[in-house]
Amino acid sequence: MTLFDTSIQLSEKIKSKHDWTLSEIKLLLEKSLMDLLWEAQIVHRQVNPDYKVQLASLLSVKTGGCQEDCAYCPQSIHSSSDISDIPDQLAVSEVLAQAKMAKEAGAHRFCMGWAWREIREGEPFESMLQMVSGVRELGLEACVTAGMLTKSQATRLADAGLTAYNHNLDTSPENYNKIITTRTFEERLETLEKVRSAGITLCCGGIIGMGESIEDRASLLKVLANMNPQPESVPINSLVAVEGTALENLKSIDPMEMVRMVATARILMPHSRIRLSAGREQLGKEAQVLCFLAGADSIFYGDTLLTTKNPALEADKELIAQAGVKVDWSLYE
Ligand code: SAM
Ligand code: DTB
Ligand code: SF4
Repeated sequence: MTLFDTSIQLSEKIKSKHDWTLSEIKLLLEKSLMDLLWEAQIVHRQVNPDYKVQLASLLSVKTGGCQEDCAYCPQSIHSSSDISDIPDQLAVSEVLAQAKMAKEAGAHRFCMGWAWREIREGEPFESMLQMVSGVRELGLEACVTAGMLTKSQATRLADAGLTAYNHNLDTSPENYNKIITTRTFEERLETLEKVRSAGITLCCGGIIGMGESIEDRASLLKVLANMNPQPESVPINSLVAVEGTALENLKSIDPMEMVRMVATARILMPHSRIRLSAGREQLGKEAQVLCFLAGADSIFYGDTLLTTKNPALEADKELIAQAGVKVDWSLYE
């Protein structure tokens, strides 16, 4: 028996609000953990009474050699990581073969990444469109992350059937220049607007553990939550400090920081998918279970993220079973 027998009616009552203030959000982030978890639980149980979790698999289609100077990113030419510039992107057939494998392993969404400042016209873009339609034909949701784009590129991606475009704000507007100098926060918002106008859903979140303050975290969440509509997916990453990047020496955050961020995101964005993203390797099982409890309803599923490690499939199957969250495997039977 579920705690809330009237969950369906209750979920209809939960409305997203878009006038959150910084101090309201900071109060949530700093609340006693027990109170914060309880508040997040009340929201989460109403909108997702079965604790359903979406599995998203990631593939780096074009790796390395990116001109942008994102301080966290091993794919930037400004980093001295071992990720080299692989000039050619993967072939359409190879990407679709990987998507098929991801589907067979149980993924719902297939996310494809390009280490680009912006989408390039011509052959690479034509192939991207074929990848998107091919992934959709497999019965998977398709997501692309490839930097900035034009209105007509957004329209063509929508026509190819793209479900979501991932473009993260990464950090607060106030902290942004400390992390990225080669493009502005404003440009990020403009790209998101073009994606939204083309009718593609937004996947937009950020990273914690880059030396930001609690105010910065609250400020990032404020921009996301006050969007109307709110992004359909919100990836919460914790920094994977990769050797050779500007942030290589930063220590991993305390796992409870991630739990707090997820719980607050759930309260602010009740109907969004809150995706527990990069950094799960460092989190530990208990903190991940707390994140599910607090409102995470998606994970990246597969042994690698783009260039770094993610928990192994078997470990995630065990985590899902132990946590008692539900994956809709029936889709694939
Ligand atoms: N180039 C595109 C862009 O920046 O929008 C797409 C790829 S980029 C790698 C996608 C996202 O991955 C970034 O916005 C960032 O949030 C996340 N990311 C990259 N490196 C990371 C790291 N070391 N730790 C945590 N998140 C990371
Ligand atoms: C997101 O927010 N996180 C994913 C996905 N969107 C594209 C990427 C995480 C990348 C972590 C570092 C790496 O593997 O290169
Ligand atoms: Fe390039 Fe994206 Fe990495 Fe920034 S996060 S350096 S834009 S690949």
